[in-house]
Amino acid sequence: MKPNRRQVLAGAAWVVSGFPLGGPIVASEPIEDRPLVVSTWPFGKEANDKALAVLLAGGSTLDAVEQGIRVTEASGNSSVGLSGKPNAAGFVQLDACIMHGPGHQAGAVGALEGFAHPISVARRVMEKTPHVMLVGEGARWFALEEGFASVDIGDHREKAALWRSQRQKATTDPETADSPTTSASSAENHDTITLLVRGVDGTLSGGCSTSGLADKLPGRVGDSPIIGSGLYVDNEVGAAGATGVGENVMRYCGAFLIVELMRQGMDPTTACQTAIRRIAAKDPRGWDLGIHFVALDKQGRFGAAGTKEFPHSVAYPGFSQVLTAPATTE
Ligand code: SD4
Repeated sequence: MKPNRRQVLAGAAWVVSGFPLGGPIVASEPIEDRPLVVSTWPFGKEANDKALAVLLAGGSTLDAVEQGIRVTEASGNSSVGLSGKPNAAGFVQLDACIMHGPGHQAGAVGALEGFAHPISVARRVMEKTPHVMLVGEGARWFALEEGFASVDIGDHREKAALWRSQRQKATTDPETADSPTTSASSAENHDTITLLVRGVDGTLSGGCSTSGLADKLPGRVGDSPIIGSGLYVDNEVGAAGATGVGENVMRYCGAFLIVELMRQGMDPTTACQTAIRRIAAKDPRGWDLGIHFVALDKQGRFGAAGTKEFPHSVAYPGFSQVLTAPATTE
């Protein structure tokens, strides 16, 4: 049975039955013996299904995160992978990070050009270097050294000229003057995949991959690859991740904040909502922040919240759906 509209809108309170192990599942109640995958946006469903399949086949939570996110990176998504949004100079620079609860390990890449799977490069940074983050040319050099295949993304100057002329047209044509690419906070301007995994034994991992906001300055790195902002995993507590306007997340260490709120006893939905309220109360932009969070906890609960209605994807054995969190308000 699908949760009905009232149940979905109630956020943490909805109930789903039909789990193959029997009995109704109350999402806000701890369910300690199930694997769980939560990700941002409806396109996360396909990534979740892959991640869950990896888990059920005996793969690690880290494998599940990487393989799930690779699905989105390869899907032609307009904000993830090489098909993502070009920056203000017309070329795609990718950000990604991965975090593994055991050992509190993390790896990240920022402003990486010409690689199809930044999540895999981020994992390699975590596993093969003493560092957490590599950016730009250094990240590219490392990826090549590690044998990742590079993709020719063409001549920057040529692409920049084309992009500038398209932007010029978009901003002068009344039909397209409000094009998402001209507005950093418009809903269509962003769509990062952030994917969180809880293994059946409570092991937690997470990852994040994005082209970042359209029209960003070359070299701009958003929240997504920043540990504690776009993603945070604490194996004793839970995991959280973000999507939306990175500048409005990274000034508040959004994902870290949510995990710390869960540590204090909040369930994932309440923690996501509380973080949004706290940021909106402090930020000069008020509620016009364009930020959304997903979270899960050690006990197997999950939740999400956004400044606008926020579709996100949830999967566990016998269940894989897109749910909608209502906009968080004062
Ligand atoms: C960024 N947070 O670069 C990313 C964009 C995003 O959904 O999440 N889009 O700011």
